[in-house]
Amino acid sequence: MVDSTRMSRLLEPWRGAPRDDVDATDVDVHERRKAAAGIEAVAVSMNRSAGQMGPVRTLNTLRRLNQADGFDCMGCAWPDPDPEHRSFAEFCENGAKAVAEEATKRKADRAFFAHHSVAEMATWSDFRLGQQGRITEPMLLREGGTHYEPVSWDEAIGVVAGALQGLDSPDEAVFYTSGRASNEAAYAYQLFARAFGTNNLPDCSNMCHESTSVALAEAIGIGKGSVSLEDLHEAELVVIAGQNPGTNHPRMLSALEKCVQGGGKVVAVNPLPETGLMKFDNPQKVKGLAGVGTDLASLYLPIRLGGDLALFQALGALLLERGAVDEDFLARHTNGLEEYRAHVADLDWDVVLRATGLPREQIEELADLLAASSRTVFCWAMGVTQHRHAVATVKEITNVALLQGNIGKPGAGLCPVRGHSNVQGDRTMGIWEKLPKHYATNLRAEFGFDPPTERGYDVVNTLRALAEGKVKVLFGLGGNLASASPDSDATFEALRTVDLGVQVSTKLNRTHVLPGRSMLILPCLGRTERDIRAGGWQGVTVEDSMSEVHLSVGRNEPASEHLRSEPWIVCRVAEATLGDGPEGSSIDWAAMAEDYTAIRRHIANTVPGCEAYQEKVMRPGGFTLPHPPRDTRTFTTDSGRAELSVSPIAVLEAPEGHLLLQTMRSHDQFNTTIYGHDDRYRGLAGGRNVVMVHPDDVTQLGLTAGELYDVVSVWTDGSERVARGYRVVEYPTARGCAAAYYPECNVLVPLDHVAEGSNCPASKAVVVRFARREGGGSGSNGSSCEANDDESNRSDVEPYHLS
Ligand SMILES: Nc1nc2c(c(=O)[nH]1)N[C@H]1C(S)=C(S)[C@@H](COP(=O)(O)OP(=O)(O)OC[C@H]3O[C@@H](n4cnc5c(=O)[nH]c(N)nc54)[C@H](O)[C@@H]3O)O[C@H]1N2
Ligand SMILES: Nc1nc2c(c(=O)[nH]1)N[C@H]1C(S)=C(S)[C@@H](COP(=O)(O)OP(=O)(O)OC[C@H]3O[C@@H](n4cnc5c(=O)[nH]c(N)nc54)[C@H](O)[C@@H]3O)O[C@H]1N2
Ligand code: SF4
Ligand SMILES: [Mo]
Repeated sequence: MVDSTRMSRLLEPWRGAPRDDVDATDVDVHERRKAAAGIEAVAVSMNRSAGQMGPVRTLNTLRRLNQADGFDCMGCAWPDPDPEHRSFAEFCENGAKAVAEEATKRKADRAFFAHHSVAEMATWSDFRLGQQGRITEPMLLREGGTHYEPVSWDEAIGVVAGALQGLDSPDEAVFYTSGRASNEAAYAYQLFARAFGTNNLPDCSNMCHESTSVALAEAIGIGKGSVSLEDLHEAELVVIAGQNPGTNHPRMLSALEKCVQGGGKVVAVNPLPETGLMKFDNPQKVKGLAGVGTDLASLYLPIRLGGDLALFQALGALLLERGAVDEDFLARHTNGLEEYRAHVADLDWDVVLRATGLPREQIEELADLLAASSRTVFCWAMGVTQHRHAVATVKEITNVALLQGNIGKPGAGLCPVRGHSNVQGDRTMGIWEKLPKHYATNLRAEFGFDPPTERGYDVVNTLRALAEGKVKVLFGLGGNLASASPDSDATFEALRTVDLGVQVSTKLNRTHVLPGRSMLILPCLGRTERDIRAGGWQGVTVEDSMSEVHLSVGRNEPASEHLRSEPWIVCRVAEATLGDGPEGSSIDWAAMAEDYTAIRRHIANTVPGCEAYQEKVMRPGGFTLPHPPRDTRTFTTDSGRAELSVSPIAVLEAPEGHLLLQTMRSHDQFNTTIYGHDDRYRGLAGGRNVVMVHPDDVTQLGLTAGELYDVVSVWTDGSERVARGYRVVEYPTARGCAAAYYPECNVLVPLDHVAEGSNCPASKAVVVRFARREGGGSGSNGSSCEANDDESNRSDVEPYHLS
């Protein structure tokens, strides 16, 4: 039952609800939740939605969320069930919050911008910036100006076109994308960048699942996951490593519940005992309302940060030792078995135990479960991809899947769970700093120009180029590069080197208040909003984490009559910059801007797997893109076989007196958009300047729980970075590890601390020490990077050892 104190809290004005300003260090510690979702989640989503949208708009908007004739949730990339199996409320608490953030009635209009200077807004927290509401018209910060001023669309587009035309080389422009952009917007955008002459197309994926894409392309020939929702329902075993679905992909818990109810088992591999992984109260069922819930994880492995490579290698060794492998699959479909067998025969268990921090029995127990399962799904997210050895780790997970033939059969497969709702689609559409040969050929055939062949900048290389003054125009299709990037202090400075920043945005964020010489905000429609052009009522398409592509149509009255859609903005800017396109080509920008079926026709002609695109996306529920390993066990690697790989085990060890810190999400944010200050499942509320440390480490490091510290990260070149004023709380994380929130702690992540092979910032293992704050006073949200001259203060050791 929901107890009375819990119930009365639900009826109070919501404690963690957005206040205008908070003391980020003012953190209350409560009991951790035992189960995810349930009635409390329903109450929070309704409360937040009604607070931002009012009751009528809330009802009208949420009833169309994730329905076949409605709009796609702009939260995460978790797929929807078949249209016949959807319920009335096919969304989660965090989906409702994402919708409320967009469909809010709050406005940041011209009066707002006239009132607040950019310098003033730069002192605000990410939370406060985001809470100002929707931007209502194009706003320009002119060179030397102190305030953004409203401009017409014609003037705005002219400013961008003029700046781009004035560049010495197309490579002085960078076109960033955040994974919420629709397929239509993304397709037009990459076409624009390439017709303009550059492959500088960094995207949020470079900071997210890039390690997955690189590893899977090499191992199985395609950088995407191989499962459907049904596979999860039918699996005998689901292993979830480095992911917090209760917060970040909440409806995944419904799929896991179905799996468990059908007799399947779930294993959680995570330094933190994340609530959703343990128990789930399905709010769609009466049982859930009574608060009973389903026990999800039958085994929980509290692994050390970065220990997954060692864990999966040990599992592979144990499966081979026990003969629990699919010999037939291995012989028919894989390469490299003998090298792999020889490598793991030498496995050093001491190293495995040091790297994972797990007792051998727990690893054996998971090996038993794997051996007994004929259908296993492997899920992972940022806890795996944001490490220096992330690419090798994804390959090691793939090795274990391949050993048992867990790919290309029902109830089994690889399931990297994507973040942004359309990040996978954007890559399918060609948002990538690399341009594959076949795609270049298709673009040439369709539009008649030669796309650039050199590799462009990814995110980390964009930041390096910015710091060197090589970027003059930085265009952002959504997102918040300033806050999302590592090494905040250096990033903030680097962003100021551009001549013109252009942001297509719905709401204000840090990137808008760190302008270069000039900055332009182009306000766009969101997914919930009606988009009517000359060609009629427009819809857009998106691809989820399981390669399903479908239509999304908004119906709400737009937040302002001056908003334009992302495809329209991109096509109009492209037209103004390029006319018909480069020499010899002819690109129908105006037609594409007014009717997105024109864009979908080009998608059909150029993007593999998208033939007859328009017809297929018009079907209720859309269609599934081809995936050769999943569909026919065909592996499109160079050898035509899946590649088993051999990697040395990485042991991450922080020097004495230091811990490994991961930077992750609270339950009350979407990436850099902070919804509120209640990390409910973890029982931490009120502020975000908090660092979670194991009680024994608190003692061993001589820290005092509840006190304020500066968190100092140390790096190989001797530099130190500081996040000021963080409250240490005792929390059951793996020993030697700590956890704090992104994006505040991005200041601690050195730019060069990246995954080998994918260049993804290694945000999940930064070596830190703690410095007591003098006087124990409250810290600030600001942070700073310092070259610390005090030798005695500096750690002489390598930040961590890869052995
Ligand atoms: N509500 C909400 N939903 C979201 C987002 C959001 O911010 N809010 N963001 C979206 C995006 S873009 C993404 S990419 C996804 C992110 O989804 P997640 O990957 O779940 O995001 P994180 O909060 O970074 O959590 C990482 C998880 O991995 C664990 N972990 C960290 N390091 C390790 C490790 O070395 N090994 C193992 N085994 N575990 C580790 C952490 O304890 C944590 O549980 O969520 C998407 N969905
Ligand atoms: N330390 C650390 N750093 C990380 C991570 C981490 O775990 N730790 N995670 C990384 C990951 S996984 C990711 S994906 C990146 C996220 O990087 P980004 O995708 O760049 O960041 P978001 O916070 O998702 O972007 C939010 C902004 O998008 C804009 N926006 C919202 N909706 C729309 C829309 O419909 N259209 C347009 N045009 N704009 C819109 C709003 O202005 C909002 O402020 O951060 C990465 N950075
Ligand atoms: S699980 Fe993800 S896509 Fe589904 S409703 Fe929740 S936030 Fe939206
Ligand atoms: Mo992400």
